[in-house]
Amino acid sequence: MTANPTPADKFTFGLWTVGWQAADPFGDATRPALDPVETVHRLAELGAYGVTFHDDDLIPFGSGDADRAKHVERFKAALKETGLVVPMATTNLFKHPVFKDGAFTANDREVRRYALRKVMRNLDLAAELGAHTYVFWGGREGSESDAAKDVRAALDRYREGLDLLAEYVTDRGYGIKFALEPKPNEPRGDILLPTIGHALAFINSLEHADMVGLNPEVGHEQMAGLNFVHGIAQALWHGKLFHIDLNGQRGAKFDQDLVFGHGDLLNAFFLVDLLENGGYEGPRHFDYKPSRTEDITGVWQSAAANMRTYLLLKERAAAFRADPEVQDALAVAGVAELATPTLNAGESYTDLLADRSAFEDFDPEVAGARGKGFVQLTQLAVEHLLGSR
Ligand code: GLT
Ligand code: MN
Ligand code: MN
Repeated sequence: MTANPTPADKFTFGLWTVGWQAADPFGDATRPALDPVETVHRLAELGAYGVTFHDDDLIPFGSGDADRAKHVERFKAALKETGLVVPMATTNLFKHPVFKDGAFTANDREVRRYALRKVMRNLDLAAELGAHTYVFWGGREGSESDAAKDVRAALDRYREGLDLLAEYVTDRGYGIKFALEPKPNEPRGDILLPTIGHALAFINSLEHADMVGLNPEVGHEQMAGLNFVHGIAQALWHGKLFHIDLNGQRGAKFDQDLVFGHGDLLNAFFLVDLLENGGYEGPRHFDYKPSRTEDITGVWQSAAANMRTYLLLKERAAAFRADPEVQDALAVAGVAELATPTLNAGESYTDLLADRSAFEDFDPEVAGARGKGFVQLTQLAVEHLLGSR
């Protein structure tokens, strides 16, 4: 059994995840606040590698300079004691009423200028704590009304903000890269950059596109009805998977932020297979919320569950790849054949036009009648996932 996490597994958690007090739009908090220092210690005991934070998770909004320094010092001491690292940080640009119409894309220009300053301030702290990735989740960048938001102007302002912040990070020599986190809706009726695909296209328009990538979240793509594994594969293909938010979601509904694997488990299996074999070397970051039903014991059980499920899926995926029957089924399905270019080296379209075997002598009926064996291959994956092989 390899399901006991160690820092080498690179598991990280946001302070806001285990720290969620479980207030929702219909009910009050069911748990007391967690001290970030305690969170660091508990996560370290559970075998995590690091912790991430929003500015306001660590330093309550509106704190004065002296209090701010105290919060940072205590946190730093806890990191030093436990060896936990801070690979990523982010900004809370969604909680305070000032951000009700967005931050970088608020119609109100003063709010946009304030948002940029709030990010710059936390970028300084992120750099001080050694973070190399900075996440931008634009939960309030969007609208409920198509009359009230000029989306093209909003995208201009989004770009302006990110270009400015990229310049700031470069000038200060922080060595931090940006990771945009798409989400289709909630809390706004419609959020800008709703999916991996929208965000990838937007990144191409940025002045410092090379230092901007993605932080996709399992549940957010699934809220849009999309296949997360496909999205991650495309992000990797573009060299843009800078970070990842792992959790669980059951279908297209509100953002559930369940424990990783407590949603679409088969997709989670193929996701772990892809992350482990697809060249992703960043943190395995859990962005989940311990369900509102849980007490503090349940909070730490759920944190452990995320890591344990990931490791079990990793073990199951490795067994799947090593199984000779799977290898035969992969061959029958022609999975590796897709890596062969469609034209030979040096072959032109003129050569293709001259190749009678490609068209005149090709029998589409025979090719169309050939079974692919994809279902059998999938069944083998299911059986490995169920531990029956
Ligand atoms: C918020 C959101 C998450 C984002 C966090 C980063 S905050 O909890 O629901 O998906 O990753 O800002
Ligand atoms: Mn979410
Ligand atoms: Mn997230």
